[in-house]
Amino acid sequence: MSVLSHNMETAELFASHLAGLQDTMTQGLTSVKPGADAVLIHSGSLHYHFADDIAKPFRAWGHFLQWVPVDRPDQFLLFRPGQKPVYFAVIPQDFWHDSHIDMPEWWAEQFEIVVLSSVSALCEQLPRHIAPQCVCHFLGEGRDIAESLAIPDSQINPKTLLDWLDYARAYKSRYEISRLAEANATALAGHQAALDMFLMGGDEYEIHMAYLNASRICDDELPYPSIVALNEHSAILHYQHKQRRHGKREPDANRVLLIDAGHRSWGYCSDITRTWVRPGSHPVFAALVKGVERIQNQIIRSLQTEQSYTDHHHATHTAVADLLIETGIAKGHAQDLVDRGITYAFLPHGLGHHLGLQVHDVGGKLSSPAGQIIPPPDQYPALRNTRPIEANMVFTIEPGIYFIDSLLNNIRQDDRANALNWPLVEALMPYGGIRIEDNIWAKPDGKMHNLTRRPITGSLLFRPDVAA
Ligand SMILES: [Mn+2]
Repeated sequence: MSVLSHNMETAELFASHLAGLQDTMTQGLTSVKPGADAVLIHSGSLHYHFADDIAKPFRAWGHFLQWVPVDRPDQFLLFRPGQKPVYFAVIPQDFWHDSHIDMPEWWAEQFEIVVLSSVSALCEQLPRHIAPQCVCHFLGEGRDIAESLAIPDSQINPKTLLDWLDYARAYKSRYEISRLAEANATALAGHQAALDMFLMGGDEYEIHMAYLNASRICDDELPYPSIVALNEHSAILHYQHKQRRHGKREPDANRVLLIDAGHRSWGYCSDITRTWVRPGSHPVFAALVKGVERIQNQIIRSLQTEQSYTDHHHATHTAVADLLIETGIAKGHAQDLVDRGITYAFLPHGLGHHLGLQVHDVGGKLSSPAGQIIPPPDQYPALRNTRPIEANMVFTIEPGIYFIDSLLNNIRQDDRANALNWPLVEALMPYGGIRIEDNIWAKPDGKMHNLTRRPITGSLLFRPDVAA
């Protein structure tokens, strides 16, 4: 496909995405009191470390980024029903930094763009776009900015409107699906390089760097800090270090690699976990890795729209119980192991979460646009997605099994102790844990598309070199 036709398709997808956002916002405004004629959305501000002049890495707020794909602080979007949206691009005179904002036609043509040299210039500009009697709501973190614009407190971040928008964000447009697909495709090169470095005996630092290098991404650009965990570290759910070894590489020292690493495409995230075992490792652990992969496959194949995601979470625990029995780690009946919280000790996190502009995307527990919440089951408080599966949702499926000292000790110390084969559990502790995670798109026809295993290529896939 030529660059020209690719950009035309991108522009069409984005135009239709933006039309959908305008409909959603127009409907959402009927929920706010005292009515609204306009909404100003703020991307967010830079924040500094305490008593320091170094800023924390910036990330634009999802509800801004969904409109304007510019991941920069202090940018503004003005929405007025029925009118072309206005993008206030704040580009300060700043010779310390590169202040240029790239505005490719495929999205820029959807906006009236007003370039300002400072946030305070917005005070003069806003009245030119909205009449004095106009009721303007403000969304975003910049409460002080809203106050400087004389927007009353009751019109700053009204909960009813935010709930409405969070709820709607779960339904991805075709444009958003293509971005999520691209974030998956670009992450895969990194995962392959990480596996190669693991087998070569690289340490966590080298594996991490191999991932970044192959997927051409910087640490600060990642959707979340990658988890690169060797051996026992893979049982630490949010392991945050990148351990460095001294001396030569030691292939035999690498028994297991759990790598949870994603990518971003114009703000949209992927979230992918793989677990690799060195050949010749403990056969039961190798069987567990295969087993978790099989469980993940079975769940994905059984997904259908209109089903409860929570039911799949419960089904995962039953499957984990079966696997623990099959591998000789646990004794008894599967349902009993689930009911007594024994599978919870091996799998304390949820089956997955919504995915979008945030890696744990908003709205995963909302049952209606009015803000009602579906709480997770009492015994699984960490489950982040309790919403029924519907067309155009994108979520992760990430079962796991971990040997976590503190949780297993709880079992060892009470009347559940005889349900587990402790010598085998002890033998498996040095292998840490397993998680396998893919990103799933529930298609409008009710079928599931695994964006991680079946990368979308061809006309729907944005290549960064072309799209930019
Ligand atoms: Mn995840």
